[in-house]
Amino acid sequence: MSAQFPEGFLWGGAIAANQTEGAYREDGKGLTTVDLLPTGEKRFPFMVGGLTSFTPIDGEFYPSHQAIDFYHRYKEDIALFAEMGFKALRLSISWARIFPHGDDAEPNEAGLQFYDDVFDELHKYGIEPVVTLAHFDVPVHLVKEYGSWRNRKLVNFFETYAQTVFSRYKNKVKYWLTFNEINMLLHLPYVGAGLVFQDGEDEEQIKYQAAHHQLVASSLAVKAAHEIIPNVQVGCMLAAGMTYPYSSDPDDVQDALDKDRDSFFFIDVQSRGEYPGYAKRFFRENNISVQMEAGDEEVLKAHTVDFIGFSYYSSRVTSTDPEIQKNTTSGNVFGSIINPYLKTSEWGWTIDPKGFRITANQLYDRYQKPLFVVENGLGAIDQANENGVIEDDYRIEYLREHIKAMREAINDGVELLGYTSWGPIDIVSASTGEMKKRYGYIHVDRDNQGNGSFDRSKKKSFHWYKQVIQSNGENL
Ligand code: BGP
Repeated sequence: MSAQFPEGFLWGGAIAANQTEGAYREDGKGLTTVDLLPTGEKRFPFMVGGLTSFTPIDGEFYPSHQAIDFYHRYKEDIALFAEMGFKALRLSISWARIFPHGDDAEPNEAGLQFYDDVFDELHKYGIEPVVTLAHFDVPVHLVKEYGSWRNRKLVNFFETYAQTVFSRYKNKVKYWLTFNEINMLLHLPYVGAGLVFQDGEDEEQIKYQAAHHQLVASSLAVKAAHEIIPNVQVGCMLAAGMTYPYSSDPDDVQDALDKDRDSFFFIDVQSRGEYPGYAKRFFRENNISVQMEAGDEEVLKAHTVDFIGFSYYSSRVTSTDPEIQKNTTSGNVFGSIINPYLKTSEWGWTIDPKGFRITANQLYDRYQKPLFVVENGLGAIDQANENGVIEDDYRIEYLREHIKAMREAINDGVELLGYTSWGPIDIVSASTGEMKKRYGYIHVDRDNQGNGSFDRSKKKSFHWYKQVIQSNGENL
């Protein structure tokens, strides 16, 4: 008898403000870091800290400026999510809608009202909001004026932002996530923490100091949430995916462990409440000196998260053999080596449903706290058939196999709160800034350059996922 998904399992989907809302300067919203990211080959250098201008350049196309116009179409989109039977919708608040400059004395009422309206619309259909405080968008003013998260002042600005939204939405939101994919800071420092580097700077030192500031800010947000919102659940959020050693050579095994610890470091601190020994060794051996303030260690220890949120797209492979290292997959920021036993997506992301079960067990064994899958999905190029319908059987296959793997993890005893698949509606890709990398059960008529009617239409997977939810994961 295969395991059942628990009653009350939070089936749904996940989106992010900067990839969905658009209206990038509307109703008082300030510029965010993602509003300065173009598409194409100029995007990546900026994502790793090489930004050259703090204002949008005339004539350049910025995909977040309009995204898919959720800001004006959220009622229609939420009605479609409700038609699929969503129990939860993961979404993020754009910090710069609430505090346009990040350090404003007062919040922007129009921004607060927008999310009030969105949460009310969700509750109209019985859909639970799961809200991310920071999903890759830092107010640009904080970057220009303070250097973003490299500056300790960001901790106070973030705490004020968190306290403001917790107080405003305390009767509407009980599931919160602090920093989206907090480990991404090491790989895409501008995306994860708004870091812009000058020539000759010690980037590793700056990244880990910024990480410390985010970790303290995350703990202070957990503290504030528990003081303000009764029965609140606050999670951290990790870009997860186990690293496999390419061979049984112990050097490969150690390398795989080290690679996973790059990510676990952040969650160890947020879930166990202290810096692990391997991180301290890494700092010693790499001449990194994280400056802590009095009380930081006590805050980290006292205010750990209630659950572990994570994204899973694929597993990774590592090798210490320079020859093998030449077979690195494209497209994935973790630089995985091609796994000869598995296929990849059109963007080179390994497709490994069994790895999903392995990763969920790895996380649950390590933290012994409830897990929440807040991102999983297949980015693909969709083609409509002669009737104009997208028969995305490839996406159904990917999701079916990953949901089966999740069920196996539950059978293993892993406690899973829910599953919000990434991009239930086609939205802007974070890594490419393109629309052609589509994840949705719902198609949006918008191309890479922002052209189209923005009309929504149902793909084949829309009807499939609806009956998956209706059967609580029985009918796959
Ligand atoms: C994660 C982000 C999401 C989403 C996802 C898919 O890193 O948390 O914002 O974008 O990746 O990646 P992409 O959109 O690049 O295909």
